[in-house]
This record gives sequence, C-alpha cells and structure tokens, in this order.
Amino acid sequence: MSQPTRDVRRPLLFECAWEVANKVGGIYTVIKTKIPVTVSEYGDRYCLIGPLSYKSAPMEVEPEEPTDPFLRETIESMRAKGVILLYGRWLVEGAPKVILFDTGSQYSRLDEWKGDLWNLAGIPTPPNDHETNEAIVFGYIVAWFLGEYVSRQLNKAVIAHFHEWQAGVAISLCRKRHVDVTTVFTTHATLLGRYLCAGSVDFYNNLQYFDVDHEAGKRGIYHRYCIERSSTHCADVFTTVSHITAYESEHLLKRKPDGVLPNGLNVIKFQAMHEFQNLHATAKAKINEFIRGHFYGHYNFELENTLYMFTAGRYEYRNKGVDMFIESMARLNYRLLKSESNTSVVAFIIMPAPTQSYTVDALKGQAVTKQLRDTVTEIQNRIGARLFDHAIRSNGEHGTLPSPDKLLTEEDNVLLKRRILALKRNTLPPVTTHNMVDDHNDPILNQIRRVQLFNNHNDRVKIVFHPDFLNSNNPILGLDYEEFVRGCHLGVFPSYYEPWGYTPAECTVMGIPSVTTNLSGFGCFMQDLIERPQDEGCYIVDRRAQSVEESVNQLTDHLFTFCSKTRRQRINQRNRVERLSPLLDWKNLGIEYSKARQLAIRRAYPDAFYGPEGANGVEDEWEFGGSSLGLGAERMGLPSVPASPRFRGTATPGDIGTLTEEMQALVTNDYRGGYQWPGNIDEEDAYPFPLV
Ligand code: G6P
Ligand code: 1S3
Repeated sequence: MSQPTRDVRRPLLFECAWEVANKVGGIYTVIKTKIPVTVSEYGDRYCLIGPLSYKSAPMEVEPEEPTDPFLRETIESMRAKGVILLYGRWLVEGAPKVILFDTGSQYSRLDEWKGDLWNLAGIPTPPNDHETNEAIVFGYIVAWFLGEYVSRQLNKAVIAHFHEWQAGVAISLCRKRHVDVTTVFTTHATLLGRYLCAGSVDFYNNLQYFDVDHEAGKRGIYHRYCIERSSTHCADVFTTVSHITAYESEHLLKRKPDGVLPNGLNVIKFQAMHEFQNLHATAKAKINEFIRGHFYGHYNFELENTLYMFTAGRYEYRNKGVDMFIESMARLNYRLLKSESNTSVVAFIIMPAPTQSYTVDALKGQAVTKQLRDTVTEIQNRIGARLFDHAIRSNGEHGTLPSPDKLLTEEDNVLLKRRILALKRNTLPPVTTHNMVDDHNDPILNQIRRVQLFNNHNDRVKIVFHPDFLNSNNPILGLDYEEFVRGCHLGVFPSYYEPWGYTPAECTVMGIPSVTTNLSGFGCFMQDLIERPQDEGCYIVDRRAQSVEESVNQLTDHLFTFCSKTRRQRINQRNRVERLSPLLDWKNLGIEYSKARQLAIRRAYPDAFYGPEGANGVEDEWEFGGSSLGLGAERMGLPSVPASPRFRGTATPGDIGTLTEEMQALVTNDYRGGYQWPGNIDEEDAYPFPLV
C-alpha cells in the first residue's frame, strides 16, 4: 500500500465528521474549537469534510474555488458524475477549507452501495434506518473523493482522520480498496456503551463479559455496531477521548486504542482574564430577574443568599446522571431545612426534550413582574418630577421638603396596589418552563414528582426544568448558554456514561466550579492531573467503587458543603478553578492529535522512518505544531502564582506518549491511568432511587 515517494514530512490532512459545519452535539465542539491549533500546524494542507446541510451550511460556509489543482480536478470529476458538494471556508476561527457533500445527490446509489458493503465487509443494513443510510452514502462519497484525490496528488502523504461511526464507513472502504491514505479513527463513545448504560445493567463491572454481537442485536443496532467495529479495526490508528472510553472500547469494540486524545477548548474564547468575576456578577443579575418573575407570589427567599446550581446536556436521563442530580437535590433540601440554613438553592435542569410551547404560568410570571417594574419606574419618574418641581419653586428661600404623602399620589397608590394584587397566585411556581409533549412519562418530571420537589413555599431547594436550549431571545430565561453558566455558582454533572463531558470542562474555563464523576472522561482526566481536585473547585463523585446510595450521599455532601461557603470563599474558589483552564486548552492538548497523526504516517510509511530515508533525518524534520513532547504541568503555561494547584507527575495529558512503534505496547498498556478496574461484582445498581 505505501508509496515511499510521498513526502511524509509535510503531509496533507483531511478531517472528516458528521458534525463538520453541522451542529448536533459534542463532536462539533471538539472539531470547531480544535481548528485554530490544527490550522497553525497544517495551514492550507488542512481540509475538513462533512455532510452538506442546507439549513446550516449557508451560515457556516463561504463558498470558494479550490486553488489546489488536484482538488479542483477531483471536485470537477465528482460533480460531473452528479455529486453535489460545497467547497469553501468554514466561517469559524482559523477559517479552514471545508468540503461538504450532499448525500441526497447520491441516494439513487444507496442499494448498490449497501450490496457492496455486504460483499466487501459483511456489514448488513436494514432498509429503514435513516441514520445508517446517511452514514453509508456519506462514507462512499468520502472514500470516492479520497480515492480520486490521491490518484492525482502523488507527491504528498495524506492523513484522513475520522470521528465516530457515522463517518467511519470510508475507513473500511479505503482499507479494502487500498486507497493510499493513512487513517485515524477517533471514537467519542461506543454505540453499545451508550445503549447498555441507558438501561439498568451494571456496565463497568461487566464490561469484559458482554456478548457484544448478541447485545447489539437485542437492541436493533447490530448493523451500526458492525460499521463502528469495522472502522475501529480498519483504521491505521485507533484513538478515543478518555481512558475510561479506551477501556470500554477494548472490550466492546475489541481493539485496544493506540492512545487517548483528550478534548480541549479554545480557551481564549472563554477566558475573560480578571474580568470573569465581573461577568459572573452581571450574568447572575440576569438570572435574578428570571427568578423574581418565575417565583412571583412565592418569592420568599433572599437572592443574596441564593445559589444557582445547574445540570445540562443531551437528554440522556441516566447516562447524564439526572436521576442522581434530582435525588441529591431532594436530600440537600432536607439537610438545608434541618440545619435551618438561610441559603436557598435554585437547581436548573437544561436539557432539550420535545415541547409544545412555554407554559402560560411561566410567561405570566415574567409578564407580571415586568408590569410591576414598569409601574415602579413610572411612579419613580413622577416622584422625581414632583420633587424637582417642589424644589425649583422654593426659589432658594424656604428650604422645605415636600411631605411624603404628597409625593405618592392616590392614583400612584391604586396603580401600585393593582400590580401587587396581580402578583397573587394560587398555584406553586412551575417546575418546568414548557409544556412537555409527554409530560406523564417524562423521566425527569417523574423523578421530580417522586421526590416531591414542587417548589413549595418552605422548600430550600427550588427546581426549574428548562427542556430547551437557552437563547438570549428567550422571553423567559433570556441568556445564552455561556452567559447562563457564568451566572451560576455550581455545575453539577453526576454522569454514569460520559466519554469526556464538555459541560464541566466549559465550567472550568469560565471559572465556575463543578461536580462530575470518576465515570466521566473529564473527571478522570482532572483526577489524574491534580492532587486534590476538590480544593480547586473540581469535585469528583466516586461512582465506580461505591454503591449508588453512597454516591448520592457523597454528592449531597459536596452540595451541602458548597452551600456553607461564604461569598469570599466562593470568589476564591472561582479564581482557583479558572486557573485550571490551561489544562484544557487545545494549545496544550492538540499535541495528542499531532502524535496520533504521526503514528499513522509511521505505520503507513515505515520505510520513510526506519529505512535509509529515515536514517537521513525525517525524524528531526517532522513538523510538530510548535509543541514539544513530554510536557510537564509547568510547561503547560500554568501561572506560577501562590496556591497553585498541585499536579501529579504527569508527562503528557494524553497517552500517545511516544511516537515509536517499539514503544506502542508500553503506551497502550498504560491507558487505564493506573486505576485497577474491578472484576465481576455481583451487586446491581438499585434504580430507581428510593424515595426520600
Ligand atoms: C464577583 C463580583 C463580586 C460579587 C461576586 C458575587 O466576584 O466581582 O462583585 O460580589 O461575584 O459572588 P457570588 O458567589 O455571591 O455570586
Ligand atoms: C460525546 O457526546 P455525548 O454527549 O453523546 O462526545 C463528546 C465529545 O467528545 C463527549 O464530550 C461526550 O462525553 C460524549 O457523549
């Protein structure tokens, strides 16, 4: 397969994912935020590949003509055969080249390609799985593109990096067709892992025992699983986003990852330097406004002593730990009441679900408070005018002030009373802001009912379930997600299945403390790097080695302790959290991607490294994005200010710790991060939680 004539020093890079210029979930964030470091390493040798979504592409991509003659010829040739595609610049920081393929333009070939996939790789496909059909058509078009491109461009090595099974079909095709590219496959979760965890199995204690084909078949995802597994095995280099998912992949996909590529963030975007504390205060003021409206008529708590906690993410009730979130909030409520604490907590759940509209009650709350505010402003202006008038008439002689009852007229009193009466309400403040399509069966609502967190007058923990994305134009909670996070005090993400977990990572770079678990990639990553993460505002609940009951209690303890902090302590903690940002910066984590790509090149073109050419110095000339191997924590740009977090003696944040094939066995054996995984333990998780 390898053609040593290709230049391996300055390879070309195609990065392919279903979420390129097409926001669905976390992979969009990975790719988009990583672009600046990839562009700084590859410049115009970098091009992304994704599906053409007519809804988002016009906003995301500026069309352009390719300057690379091989690319132009390839595109022209494909267009001539009916492929519709958009080539241009993705309008994000770094403005990389992007090709988006319209899968619809080749649907006529779906059956032919499905037959081919069966013959070539033994992958079966049922007729009506739209997502799989899309993955197949997309995969065939991408493999077609890569095949044509490398048959024209013969001088440079080409790396094709694919994310997640939806983009994986092309990997198997490239392998079977001997297309001269080297491939990297990064999985951000496993299909089976996600499905198994969402059920009620004791996943982590049984990982090595699952009959994977049987389990996939039982859940109707055997064909998807085949695509995922085939992509995993056909790729030159296989990686994932965390140690925990590496372990899961080894057992469920039957290949040990070559390394771990932790997800980063473009920290400059979030880092507001010393200003971030002010941003917290202004964003919190906006949340305060919402609270006044939402709890009108029952607004008996002091906002000065109110903490905003939240959980957010895709609606995966058990996987994202919403069950544990609600249960712990119920227990926190009990403990705050019992200790006669004067702290109140508003616990937000931001998780999109099918809804019909905003509830009338939620809209009314904001409307009546707005009316009250307008009336008060009106009266305030009138009082001001009266005061001014009185003062100016005194002609500098009498020096008397008007009597207060003259300032507030009978008409003002009546108006104000009307507004105050409008604040009376016979119902409790609503738990949810929207009318849910399936209110009776909604797992979140049912759990709230079970623990009876109904926003009662004397509850110290109030619940607001916002089953939609946040948006600054939202008439109820008018903030963008980022602003909302900044205004909160604590993010709470007690996930059971979380390959990485961007939500706590985003909290960290915005200087907001968070709780996560040692079943989330992010939680393990922080635990591996920092000696006492809880001291840095990064709380990690143990969901591996203790029972569900113990985990809930541990989470409740963290929440309760947080509630007893003074404002000064909270401010300090925000400062400490924010200082962890460099750990999550792509400028430091991007190097793991560089290593994976270099490993792919080495595997595809070993002669260029170990043969005579290698001896001539390819090693030394490798372009490595300006980063250096073996970064220590100090070298990650962490400020050496007093009370800095104490780091463990980590060499590199990820795990492709070396680039040599000889070291691979050592590297891959190491990915568990030192944790001893349990054998089979009989104890089953008890769900649902008992009532409090
Ligand atoms: C930021 C602001 C302070 C404000 C504080 C409130 O630090 O700079 O002016 O007092 O937030 O903190 P809290 O944790 O009570 O929301
Ligand atoms: C996955 O998205 P999810 O929320 O389905 O990929 C994300 C990006 O790698 C990751 O952060 C998350 O944990 C995974 O679960």
